[in-house]
Amino acid sequence: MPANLPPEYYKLKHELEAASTDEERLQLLEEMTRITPKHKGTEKVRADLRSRISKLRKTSGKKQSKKGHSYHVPKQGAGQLVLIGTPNVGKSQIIASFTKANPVVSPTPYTTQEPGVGMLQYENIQFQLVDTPPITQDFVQPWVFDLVRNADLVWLVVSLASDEILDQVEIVESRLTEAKIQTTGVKEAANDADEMLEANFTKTTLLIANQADEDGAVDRLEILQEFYGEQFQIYPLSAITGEGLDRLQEVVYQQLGISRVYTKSPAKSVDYEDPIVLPNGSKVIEAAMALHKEFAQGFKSARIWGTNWYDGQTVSRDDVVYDGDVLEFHL
Ligand SMILES: Nc1nc2c(ncn2[C@@H]2O[C@H](COP(=O)(O)OP(=O)(O)OP(=O)(O)O)[C@@H](O)[C@H]2O)c(=O)[nH]1
Ligand SMILES: [Mg+2]
Repeated sequence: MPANLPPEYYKLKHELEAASTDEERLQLLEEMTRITPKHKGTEKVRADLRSRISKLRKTSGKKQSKKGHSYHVPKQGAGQLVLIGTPNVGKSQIIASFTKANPVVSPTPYTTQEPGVGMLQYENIQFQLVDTPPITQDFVQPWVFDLVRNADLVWLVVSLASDEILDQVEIVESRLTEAKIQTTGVKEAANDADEMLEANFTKTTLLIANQADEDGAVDRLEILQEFYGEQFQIYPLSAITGEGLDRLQEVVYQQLGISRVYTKSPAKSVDYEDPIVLPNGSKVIEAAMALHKEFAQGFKSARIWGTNWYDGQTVSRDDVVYDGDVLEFHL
């Protein structure tokens, strides 16, 4: 009986031959297993895949514990931003340049194979940037979508140095659609009702046009605007010169929908270095909770300073706090 393997199988097989780490090999073999139809004709193929997987697992012992190679990156800081895109657009370079993390950056594609994390300082808070392996037409690590689903905001990174810039958006978009994830630009929600219904997840996505320092970037940015300017807000950026970063950070802050409030003790000055970060619309009691759970139960009253209040106005626990407010709790 013929095996009749799907074309994708051969693509993966090809990638397997080129793979340089056991981790990669294991992921590819697992993917090959997943897409191999289960019938008599494929018995031999499946047995072979199984034995190769089990051999690899034995040699890379601890990796076995990463069940199904799913990754979860615990959230840190004021918001988690997941960077996705096709190979070589500069996802890792962004993290290497703007955070203290040192992911491998390289002109060869498929450099990144595991998630990486770096903290991006913005004023007195930090955003968590998460690096991911590339998404291509042929292959994507399925767990990249888990990271996307869990993200507070997605950066779809493309390269202004590449003539394939439109394809770079298209490829990622179609992969996300397959995973039933709908991207939403900042300006307006997606207007394709059918697509919306099918999508389980809607993710606010910024289109990051990286490598803005490269030749031809201005022209390509225009093309990108023309094709995708309605759907996404586009932010030109250079991971090398830093151009575009300030504006992008402000937008991220806005998009995360968060407020910073500060606390002070009576007769002491405010510590503006250490804000409490809360979702917009949070209440006084939630600020107290964030400060200290027991404290939140115990405080009798609070005074507040800010643009919406008289100086030192007394507030109740259910009053909403605003960005920049200063709270003073009384026990
Ligand atoms: N001139 C210029 N080069 C950049 C910029 N960003 C990245 N690069 C270069 O582009 C190449 C690819 O960068 P990476 O950060 O490794 O790309 P990646 O998207 O992480 O690639 P994969 O891990 O394969 O998905 C490297 O040589 C970087 O130095 C940029 O803003 N300007
Ligand atoms: Mg990378």
